[in-house]
Amino acid sequence: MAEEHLDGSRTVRYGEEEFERPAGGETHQTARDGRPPLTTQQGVVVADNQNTLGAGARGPALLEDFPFREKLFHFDHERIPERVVHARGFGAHGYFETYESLSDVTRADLFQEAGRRTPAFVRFSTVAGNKGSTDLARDVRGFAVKFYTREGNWDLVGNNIPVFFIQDAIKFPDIIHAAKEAPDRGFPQAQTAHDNFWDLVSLLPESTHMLLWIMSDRAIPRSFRFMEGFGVHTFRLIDAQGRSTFVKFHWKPKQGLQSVLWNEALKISGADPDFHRRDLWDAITSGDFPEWELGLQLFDDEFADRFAFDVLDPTKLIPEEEVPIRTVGRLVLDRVVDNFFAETEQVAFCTQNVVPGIDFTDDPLLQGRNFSYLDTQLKRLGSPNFTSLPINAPKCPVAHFQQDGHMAMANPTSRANYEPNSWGPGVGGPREDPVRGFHSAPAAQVGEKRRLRPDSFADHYSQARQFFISQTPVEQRHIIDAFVFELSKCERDDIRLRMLGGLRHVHDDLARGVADGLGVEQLPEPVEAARRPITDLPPSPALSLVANGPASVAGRKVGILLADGFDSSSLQALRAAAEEEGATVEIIAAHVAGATGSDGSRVAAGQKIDGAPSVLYDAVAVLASADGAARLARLPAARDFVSDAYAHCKFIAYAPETGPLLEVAGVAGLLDDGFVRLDDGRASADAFIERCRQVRLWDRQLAAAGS
Ligand code: HDD
Repeated sequence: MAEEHLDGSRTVRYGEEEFERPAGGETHQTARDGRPPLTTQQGVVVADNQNTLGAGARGPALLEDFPFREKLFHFDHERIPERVVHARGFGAHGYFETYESLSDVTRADLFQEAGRRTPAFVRFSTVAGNKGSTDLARDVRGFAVKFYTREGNWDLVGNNIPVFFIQDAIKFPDIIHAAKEAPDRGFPQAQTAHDNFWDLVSLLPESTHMLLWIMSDRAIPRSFRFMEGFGVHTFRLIDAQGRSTFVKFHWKPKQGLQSVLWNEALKISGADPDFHRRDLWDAITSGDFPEWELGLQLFDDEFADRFAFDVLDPTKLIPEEEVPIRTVGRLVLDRVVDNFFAETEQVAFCTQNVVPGIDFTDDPLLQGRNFSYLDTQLKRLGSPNFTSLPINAPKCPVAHFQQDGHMAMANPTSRANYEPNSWGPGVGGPREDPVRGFHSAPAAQVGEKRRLRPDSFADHYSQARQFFISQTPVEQRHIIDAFVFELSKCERDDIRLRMLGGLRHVHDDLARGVADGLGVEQLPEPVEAARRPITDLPPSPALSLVANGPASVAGRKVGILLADGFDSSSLQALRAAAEEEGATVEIIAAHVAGATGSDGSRVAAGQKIDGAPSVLYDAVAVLASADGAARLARLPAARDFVSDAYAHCKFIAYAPETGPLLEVAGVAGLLDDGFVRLDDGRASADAFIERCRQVRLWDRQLAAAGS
């Protein structure tokens, strides 16, 4: 039944329902309340999305119910295999901007001209945990960047740690199996604190350097925005004349470096398992775009020959003090994804994706990776046509003779599908171009076909030692504590002792400290070492997080706990001081409805105290009247808020009336330089924010540890 209007539109009735169909009458333009109609995948408008087709109201379901069967069929197939490693990730779009032409060292198009912007997509990840695990696992973070250059896609598939566990890709399945859940019980999830992991690494001395890094605070970053990234391997840059220069890639966050404490990581995992992804999402959607600068360590054969380690060994880094970093551009992340699955999940990085001007070296780990990534994408994305998915497709012309396969989307439309051919332009398809095309750097190769680990890879401890001595005392303490925590979770004594035997080659303080933490009185003999470690490598200050921390509170989050009667002008002053510095403020109260200030105005809360422990903030403040503070003091979550902030070395601003809360939190008698009393309006708010620039009062932790 239809009623036609003067403008050609119609009101259509099906049973009780009425639909407006615009002039022209296309069903898909038909809308109820201005919304498009719900359809099946075949475009048929669905009449009822609430009830299956049955024989009578209480009768059996009918097989002919195609909208129902199609809906369930598609739902049943929604999941694709998660990544075998780096399953949990979070991506964002942005661009890379070159500062100056690098034509002196590479012909790669993205580096040819100052100011050139190349679109980029970045996916950060944890390695071991499954897709649904927590962001704050102690783990390496993936830092994978896809550059959509004008001459093809370049994937720099790096981590936030500049070295790796193993030297040869043949050990990758072993290290990953040992790190992930045990196959019999399916746990532990997203952690290395278990026998299998420590059993393997204590038998693999080449992992020692990496172990120092993952037991350091690098493995528990405050967020993706505050961590470095590294290409890890030595690569090559090739200039227009075909000359090659070795290169190591570094990403330096403009936001500065910052990590959390292990006890915080444990608590954040409970309070907000999405802490890192939420942080990135919030920063980008609020217009605070994170940036990293790309740095290159460039060196030649002469340096490679005299360097104390093999530049092809991925368990070694080159200290920045030995080969300074040349900063060549910036990466800005300015757009979140529109659809997590389409972009973050379906993005496929492959180390073999290089462009003219960038080439591989013979690093055996890199060579193995070049096989693995393409292989895994086929399993995960189901078809060799994953390169046509919008997130993976190059943004430059693509022309080849590859065809067909599952889900072929870019199909040839002309006759010739082979080359060479004698068909003319247009029909005959593309041709190779020896000038613009990719050339591998020529290299003379001789050698026996054998399975050998080079002698130049045999030193497994010297750089681990260098890393340890480059840390500040508080960072060394954290490394020791992390070893103690993880090894204490091992059930087998012999594994702990073997690990201690390895650590004896690194540093006495480390081995002794870990032994003390484990309650081992007699240190075991050092394990057998292929080579004596070099003990006079100098510290490399660039390796410390604390020494390279932020100089500002910009990009950080201050949590302000309010109770009724708080001084409204103090809140205004605090908020202004924080926001002028580029920090964000979140209000926390006993109820999300918020609290009423001294001027009678109500301030809504972003969080109820039970859901907002202080681990979610970089610094905290408590504002309340005496009555309000007494009420807060009765809430266990409010007590923890303050006592945790103190234990985690955070700066704490407090109104003079909040004494009762400080008292029950156990900190009233411990007021140190980390506390700022808010009794002087804007001046005390400014003093608080100024102190927060240090992010943590590490002396508090050292004092507590009696160091
Ligand atoms: Fe890998 C994923 C980084 C060694 C095999 N790897 C993957 C990702 C990152 C890295 C960041 C996630 C990419 C994404 O977000 O989709 N992997 C590294 C680094 C390594 C490294 C920095 C050492 C320097 N990886 C490595 C080895 C192998 C692999 C030695 C195998 C021989 N990696 C893979 C993989 C993954 C992967 C199985 C799983 C999912 C994927 O590739 O797309 O191919």
